[in-house]
Amino acid sequence: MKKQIDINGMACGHCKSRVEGALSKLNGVKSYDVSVEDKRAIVEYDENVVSLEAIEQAIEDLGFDVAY
Ligand SMILES: [Cu+2]
Repeated sequence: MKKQIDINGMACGHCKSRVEGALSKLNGVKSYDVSVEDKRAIVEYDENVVSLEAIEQAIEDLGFDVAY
């Protein structure tokens, strides 16, 4: 499954690295492309292992705002 997650609050490469770090730690996430300019992450994941909600929560736990 591949989904775009819209994220508010990312301002620089450091923010991008933090989001990438959180995604890299999640079991079931296969690949991701985070763009500060486009304010989004495109995440490919195995929905049998991890839910979209869990991925969104991990991003929100960093202090960013996920737009639903
Ligand atoms: Cu930043």
